[in-house]
Amino acid sequence: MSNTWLNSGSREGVNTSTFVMIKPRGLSHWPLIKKRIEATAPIARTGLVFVTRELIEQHYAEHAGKEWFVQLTDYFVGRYVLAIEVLAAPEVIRKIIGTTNPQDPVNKNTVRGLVNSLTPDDTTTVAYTKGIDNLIHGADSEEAAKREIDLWFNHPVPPTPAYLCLMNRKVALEGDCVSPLIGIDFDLSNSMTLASHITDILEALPWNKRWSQFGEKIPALLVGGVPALQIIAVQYLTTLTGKSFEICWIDHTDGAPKSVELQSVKKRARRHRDDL
Ligand code: IDP
Ligand code: MG
Repeated sequence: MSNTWLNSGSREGVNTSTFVMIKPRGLSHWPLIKKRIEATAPIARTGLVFVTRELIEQHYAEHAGKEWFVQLTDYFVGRYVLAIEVLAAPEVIRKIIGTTNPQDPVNKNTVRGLVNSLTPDDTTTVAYTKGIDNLIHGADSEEAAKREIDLWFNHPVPPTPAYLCLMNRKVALEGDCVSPLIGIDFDLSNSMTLASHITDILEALPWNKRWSQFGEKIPALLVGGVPALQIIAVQYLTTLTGKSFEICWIDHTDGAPKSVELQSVKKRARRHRDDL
């Protein structure tokens, strides 16, 4: 399992790497963005990171003092982003990312240009993205790439949470709970895309290795909401780690997590599938 996140693409002839970050809204479009990146260069590793104020302020330190700095950093705090190391020179990846403003005419075929086709008709691109979430960030030089890889990948991983929440809606639960799927609009119409989207995100969780290699305490999985997400996520994590997880639902009468059988989760997923 240890290298499941390693892209099998060739590293031959590549002696540099760059840093890419999928911004919160870009996470909903990760399958599409991933395809674009992999068509250009192999992905070496990914890590899902919960953004703190300190982290994002360090990342965008060069913009401290700009009038939009606070708006920019506020947007990220408390959300998840996907940190990525790509085996290519920074300028190669900047080229496919495009320029800062997604509406720039030169962005027709770039990753940032996707904003224009992905934005609902009833909102303007600027209102929707607030000029800030242009889906993706790419380091702009080798020095920046080194600094950003170090910043986003080499910080201590916090202790394994007690609960891993697999819902994509906010759940009111006191204590030690992480929700890596929160806020992501999964495409439920294609089960293969859905499965690879969910597994990509869960694979990038910083604790995975510890559960499977070091036998560290594993979290209870909190499920509910969209059954298709739950079942794919539970099955994926069970396969990945070779461990069985305690599965919990939130009991709305008292707001507390209650254990349930995997079997009843499967039943619910089956009902959901039959309803479609
Ligand atoms: P880059 O991401 O294309 O390198 P930078 O100028 O380094 O662009 O700005 C960093 C990020 O800050 C941009 O990707 C964008 O999300 C945001 N940003 C840039 N200019 C503005 C602005 O004028 N208003 C609000 N946000 C901005
Ligand atoms: Mg920049």
